[in-house]
Amino acid sequence: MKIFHNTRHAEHAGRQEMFRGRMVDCHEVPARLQHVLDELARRPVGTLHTPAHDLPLDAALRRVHSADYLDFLTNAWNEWVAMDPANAQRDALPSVWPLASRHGFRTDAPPHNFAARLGQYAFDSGTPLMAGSWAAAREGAACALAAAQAVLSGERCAFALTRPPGHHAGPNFMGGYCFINNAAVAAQALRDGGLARVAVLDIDYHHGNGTQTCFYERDDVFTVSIHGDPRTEYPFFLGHADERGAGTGEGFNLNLPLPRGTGFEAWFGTLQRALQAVSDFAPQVLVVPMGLDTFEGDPISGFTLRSADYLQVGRALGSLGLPTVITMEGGYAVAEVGINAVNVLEGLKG
Ligand code: SP5
Ligand code: ZN
Repeated sequence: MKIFHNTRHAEHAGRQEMFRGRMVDCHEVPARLQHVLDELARRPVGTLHTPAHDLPLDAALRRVHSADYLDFLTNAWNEWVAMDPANAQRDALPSVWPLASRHGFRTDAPPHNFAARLGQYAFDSGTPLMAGSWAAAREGAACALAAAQAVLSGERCAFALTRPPGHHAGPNFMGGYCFINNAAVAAQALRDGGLARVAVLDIDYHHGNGTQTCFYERDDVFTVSIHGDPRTEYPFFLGHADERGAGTGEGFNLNLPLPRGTGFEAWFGTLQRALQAVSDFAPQVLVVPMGLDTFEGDPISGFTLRSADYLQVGRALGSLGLPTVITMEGGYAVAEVGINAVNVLEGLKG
């Protein structure tokens, strides 16, 4: 297994996120990735690599994200500081949103004010953007692209070990600690590399709304997500069982929401359902946005998987016998995230 790790991840280290009217310390911290690296040093289930510098990254990003959104991310920090030099000491968070489709606001007259533009592109105020966020997210996408290319070159399994995570980011929006959708970048690169059918199986605690939105009207990328029921769990506004795809994509999205409190037995039964659906789709390759926030000790989530369960999760994923790209998503029980992530990889290796 090739493991592409993001050497620039620590340049993104948000300080605080808005939660129910107050600022709380960020859960998505650099130590998460370091714990995975430390565990990989103890249990080397794969070889560590960094993505080549000459990957066609900008082209790959444009295949998933809109040009205006990528421009926005590229310039965001400079524009934030240009608003007020004191902003250099603060992370950027939105505090005003257009809610265009429902509340009659206009989308044909985009504001120049940067705080307003941030609200145009972000769907929550829990995703701080700072000086190094774009560099870190961009290098993370390079890891995802490199992992996809490794699998296209015959590698059985490749892991993009990166943060910030990606599965909440959509074609033209950020949120849920995500800026660039690494799993979508990998899935699209696999399609563009000649594989006709790609399955994405998202096992993060939270619904992969960004990935779903990227591929919702397509029948060449089958998206499946097992997650906390959006009626009570973040991201709340997408992830219901009746979202099955649209147009050509009808029948090519599967959501398997589970109630908060779900334990391993019921979760694993649902994973079997997901694997059957993936297998019925008959893909050439699998992409797994891997969140470890299904863990019983996760501070912001509500399932109760234990560390040893992740070995079984990996084995079940491996039982499909498909070439597999894994991207690192959530998982906020920082001390255990390394063990849990490497357990999945070890199980998957078989
Ligand atoms: C990739 C991923 O897992 N994103 C998850 C984003 C969740 N954002 C909302 C989390 C709410 C945090 N609650 C803090 C409680 C402090 N006591
Ligand atoms: Zn999550």
